Amino acid sequence: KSDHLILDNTSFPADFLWGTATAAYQVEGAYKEDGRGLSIWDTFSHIKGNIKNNDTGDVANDFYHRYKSDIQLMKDLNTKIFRFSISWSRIFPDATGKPNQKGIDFYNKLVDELLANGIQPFATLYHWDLPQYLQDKYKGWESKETSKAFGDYAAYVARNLGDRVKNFFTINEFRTFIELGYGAGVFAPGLKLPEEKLGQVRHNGVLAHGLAVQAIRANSGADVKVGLADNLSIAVPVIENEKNIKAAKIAMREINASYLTVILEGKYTENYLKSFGKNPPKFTEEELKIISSPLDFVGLNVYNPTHLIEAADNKLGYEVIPFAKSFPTTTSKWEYIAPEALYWATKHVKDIWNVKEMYITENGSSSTDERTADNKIYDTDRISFLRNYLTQLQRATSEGVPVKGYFYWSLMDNFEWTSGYSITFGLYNVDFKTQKRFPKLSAEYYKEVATNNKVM
Ligand code: PNW
Repeated sequence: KSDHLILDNTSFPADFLWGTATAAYQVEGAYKEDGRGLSIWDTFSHIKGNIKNNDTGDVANDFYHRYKSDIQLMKDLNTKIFRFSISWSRIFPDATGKPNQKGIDFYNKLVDELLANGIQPFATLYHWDLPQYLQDKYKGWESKETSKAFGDYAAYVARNLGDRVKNFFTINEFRTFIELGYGAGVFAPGLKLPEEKLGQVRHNGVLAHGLAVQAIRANSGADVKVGLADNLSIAVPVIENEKNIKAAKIAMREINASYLTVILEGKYTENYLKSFGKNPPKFTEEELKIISSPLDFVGLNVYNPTHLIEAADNKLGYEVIPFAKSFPTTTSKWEYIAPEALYWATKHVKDIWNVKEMYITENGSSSTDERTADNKIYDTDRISFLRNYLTQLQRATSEGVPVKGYFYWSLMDNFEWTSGYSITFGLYNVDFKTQKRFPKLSAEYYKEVATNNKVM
């Protein structure tokens, strides 16, 4: 189609949106203020040995008090969209189920300030900070009661913010908080459940997503859009020939069976269900309908490929090729630097599921970020990372893959989960003693990209 035809290899579609992202527990701090209840991340980070240097999110970036000046940073970048998450336990602090007015007031103020500065708010409802009482009462995501509670919370948020927030993401990264929190035990709540219980946790997670989609639709106007922010597993054809591309597509459905595939298709793949033997997750047809409620867009968090794929003459039709030991990573050891992941993630999602609207809800690089004596940060590796990844995103949009916008992770350095403050993804460096923010060289780079709407 001619409106997608772009004749150079740097420009993005005219209406493309550029922004940045954060999450509540990683930036807000003020963990006991204005009636906020505790979340599983408060509990987890307060246990010695769980987090690098025993860091916590008690204060974090103090975004709760500094959001106005941080919005000026977004403006300085010339960004027009901002993705933040809402702290569930600020709004429903305890088991009484009574909302805390001061909790929602914070988000009212944040949203109003964003809009006053010409920045569209995109709100994520769940970025891993489950209210502690739900973990205690129901074992958290092990129970469908938590999925239902999430639906009620979504309804409340939609009623209160839906007049101004026109874009919602239900859940951020099922795979990370479920596999690492309930499987490997290295994220909150620190559980190591056996596979059959994990299958149920995954199901309860996608069910919560579906209930929230329905709750948002029932409690806001027709102009409110809803999707999710999924860190899908990404199958990259190791050599980009036709048979490997076909094999990678087959792999995509299987490696995403427990999350994106069931959400977009309304059923689990046969292979996935078989993998549980005699103990598959318990679910109903009705639940599958809820889980696959139609979405307005799909958000993708893309950092690295998870599977390198080659076509094979076996039952599956593909083979997974190992990453070379010398495969380059950022300072996050899981973050393989492979820009083509951004192309293939979006291209596969369009081709397999015919998705009509996508956002890159996260992409970014962690770097060493040394600050010079005069407070300059020459994060040239991040600039190179961005140039290469954005080139692959441009490749996708120029072929008509319907990506509408991009959120850099993250606006500023923040509480990087078990790595505490030792791993940094920001465009702004933060001195956590003084709470001063310093633009990195990549902030300058990203401003150029956002201003010119092209890879620079
Ligand atoms: C995502 N891993 O997390 C999250 O959505 C952000 O909150 C986070 O800060 C960002 O990516 C950077 O890490 C991940 O260990 C955390 O594979 C850990 C992993 C993946 C994603």
